[in-house]
Amino acid sequence: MTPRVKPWDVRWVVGDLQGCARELEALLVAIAFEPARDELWCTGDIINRGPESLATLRLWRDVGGRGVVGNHEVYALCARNGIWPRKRDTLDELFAAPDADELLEALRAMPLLAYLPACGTGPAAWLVHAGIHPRWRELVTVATAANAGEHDDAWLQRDDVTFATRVRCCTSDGVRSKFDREPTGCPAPYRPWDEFYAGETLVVHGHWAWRGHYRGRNTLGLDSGCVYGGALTAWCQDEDRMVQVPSRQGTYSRSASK
Ligand SMILES: [Mn+2]
Repeated sequence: MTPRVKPWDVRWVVGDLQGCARELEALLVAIAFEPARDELWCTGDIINRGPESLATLRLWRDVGGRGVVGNHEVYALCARNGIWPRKRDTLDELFAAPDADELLEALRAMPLLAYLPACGTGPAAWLVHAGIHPRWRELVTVATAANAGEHDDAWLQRDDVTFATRVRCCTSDGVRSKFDREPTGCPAPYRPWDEFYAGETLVVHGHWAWRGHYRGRNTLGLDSGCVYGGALTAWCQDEDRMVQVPSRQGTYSRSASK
C-alpha cells in the first residue's frame, strides 16, 4: 500500500458514468488524478445505457474507484442472477467478460449510503445515488442498517435500497412518483425529495439527469447527463469546487471504442 500523505490526497466525487469510459478517462486527465494518492467516488450508475460499461468498470477498478450503489447496478446484478428479466440494456460485453464476476461483485459490495468526512476546506458529505427518504433523520443509524450484511438478491430489492437508488419526487411520507423530468414540473402532491431533507450535512447525489448539476442549500446534484450528451461533472471535496468534461456521446463508434 502506498502511504497517503497530505497535502496531496484529494477526494473526488463524479456523477453518473453510465458506461462513458472515455469521459472518465478525460476527467482523470483533467484533474490529474493520481490513484496512489487521490480518492475517486461515484454517485452510482457506473454502468449501463452508455456504450462502454466494461471499459468504464475496468478503469474504475484500476484507479481504486469507490462508490454507492445505483439503480443500474441493482438492475445489472438482478439481471445477471436471472431474478429480473433482461430489459434493453448495454451490458452484453460486460456480462461476457472473463472478469465479469469480479467486477460485478465489486459493485454489489458498494454501500447504499457513504459518509465522506470533511477534508481540506470542503464540507463533510453523505453520498447516495438518488436521494434520502423524508423519514430518515439519523443518517448514521440509517446507513449502518442499510449497508450492513451481505448485499444478496434480497438486499438489492429492499425498500430502503429501492428508495435511495430511485427517488426523484416523492410525498412527505416517501411515496415515490415516476416523474423524472425537471423538478419544476413535478406534479402535486409530489415534491423533489430534497425539499424534505432537513439535515445539515451536505447530500451529494446523482440519478436525475433532467435536473442536471445543481447546488441546493444542503444538496449537490452531479448527474449532468453525460450519457445523453451533457457534461460529466465531478466535485472536488477538498476544495469544494466543480470540474466538468464534455460528453463524447455522438462521437462514439465501434472502432473508436477500443
Ligand atoms: Mn440512476
